[in-house]
Amino acid sequence: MTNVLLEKKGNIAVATINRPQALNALNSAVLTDLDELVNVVRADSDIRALVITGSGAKAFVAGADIGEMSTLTPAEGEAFGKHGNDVFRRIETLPIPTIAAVNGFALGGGCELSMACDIRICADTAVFGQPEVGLGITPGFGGTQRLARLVSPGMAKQLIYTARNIKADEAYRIGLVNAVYPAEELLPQAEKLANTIAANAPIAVRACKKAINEGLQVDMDAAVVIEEKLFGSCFKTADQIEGMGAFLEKRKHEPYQNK
Ligand code: CO8
Repeated sequence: MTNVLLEKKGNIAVATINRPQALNALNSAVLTDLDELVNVVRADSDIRALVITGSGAKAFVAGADIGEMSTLTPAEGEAFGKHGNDVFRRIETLPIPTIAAVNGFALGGGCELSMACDIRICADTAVFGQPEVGLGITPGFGGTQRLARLVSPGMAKQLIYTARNIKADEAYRIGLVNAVYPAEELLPQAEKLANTIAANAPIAVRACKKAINEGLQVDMDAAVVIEEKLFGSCFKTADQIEGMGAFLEKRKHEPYQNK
């Protein structure tokens, strides 16, 4: 992978979209590397949380590659949208938690990539937006769906219909990001958050992600059944036995083993 760099740091990993000369815009090659990133992370049971960020000081991802898209036919446009949607859905359904550390422009496909992650935090220099209607297209990598689910439908519609960019403080106010940090603190804070998650019992953390994501797709009666099954699946794991045993013995639990 040359367009996405992966660095493992203990039980977490940091993936960096690496096409700074085009502000990390998503062309087919970047999408293919993101797909490979999912394969690598899925295969490595040591990685318990993943941070995704962009290279350079200016952009997280400045969108899908406009040059590559400009000459597409309707069928090719649909296929390009499917490529992005398939990859982003694979990121969204990674078993481990994902954190988008948005270090600058997150426009179009960049905003959409951040929304495929579980948690978004950003630098005070970040800019979010779905500028597509200003280019004659709709959001195509899940933006119409995920933005409407993450903020209110009315706010999502206003941002998408107007193609207006918003700064970090407004992204925080509408609930698109969980926290805003000075730019130089963003990655350390993202890694700190990832390490906090990674220190908890990994089987339980993964079960929580699955329960929340799958539960949101169904009605409450079905949702609580999803939770019950995942709750049950944690019992008799080594980490559940150690975690509860440590509490009862009034001691700190041993590091969780992911077993
Ligand atoms: N695609 C391709 N190249 C890009 C993109 C992009 N999205 N964004 C920036 N670049 C390139 C520029 O062309 C430029 O290249 P070069 O140096 O060779 O001229 C380089 O990156 C640096 O960019 P700028 O000189 O423009 O930098 P500025 O600081 O002046 O401006 C901006 C930064 C404001 C971020 C500006 O680059 C910009 O507006 N970029 C485009 C943002 C945008 O509209 N993104 C949305 C694209 S549409 C989309 O993402 C749809 C997703 C779904 C697709 C579904 C397909 C079916």
